[in-house]
Amino acid sequence: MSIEVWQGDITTLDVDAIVNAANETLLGGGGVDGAIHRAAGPRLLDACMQVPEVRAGVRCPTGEVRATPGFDLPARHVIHTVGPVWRDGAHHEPELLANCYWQSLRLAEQMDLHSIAFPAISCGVYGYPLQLAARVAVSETLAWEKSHKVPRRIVLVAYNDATFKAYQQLLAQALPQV
Ligand code: AR6
Repeated sequence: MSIEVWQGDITTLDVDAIVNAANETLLGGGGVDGAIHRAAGPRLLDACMQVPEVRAGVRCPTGEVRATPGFDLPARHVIHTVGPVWRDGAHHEPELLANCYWQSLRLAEQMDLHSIAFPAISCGVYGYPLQLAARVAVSETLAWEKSHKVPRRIVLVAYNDATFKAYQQLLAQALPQV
């Protein structure tokens, strides 16, 4: 299995692409988005501003992805995606979150990238319950890995212990029982 779980700051990873849990404006924010913009330097914001708006103020609708260079990051590219804001689970949150993972992997494949790292999209400010979000992250990346060759290295980045534990447990359950 080539899904890795790693605990730490995603901005330090030397991978082809890190995924940013952005908002629809793509103009930066707090959390992992803020950390990525700080580490990538001001050229990242310039590149984000070049992304065309699909409607007023929206450069990346929820569940979609847009790519920019990584600039001062060790990662070569940033794939920006926008997770759903958690309401009650009955407003397409699971499908939208699944799209974030799947579309990021699809874009990485189209760009022929070999390694990609994901933060726990929507698990901070956007309030998605951790266990439910971790399930989506693990099931989408496992499903991708089973049916695709590229990217061959997928890293699920946990910033805190609870996220690390949730990913580890779900991946262990997904292993064939002997
Ligand atoms: N490396 C890895 N993971 C991190 C890092 C880091 N440096 N920093 C935080 N996390 P959040 P969201 C984890 O709030 O919920 C922004 O303002 C964090 O612990 O960054 O999708 C955007 O502009 C959590 O598990 O993203 C949007 O407005 C996870 O990253 C909004 O927040 C995601 O938390 C998006 O909210």
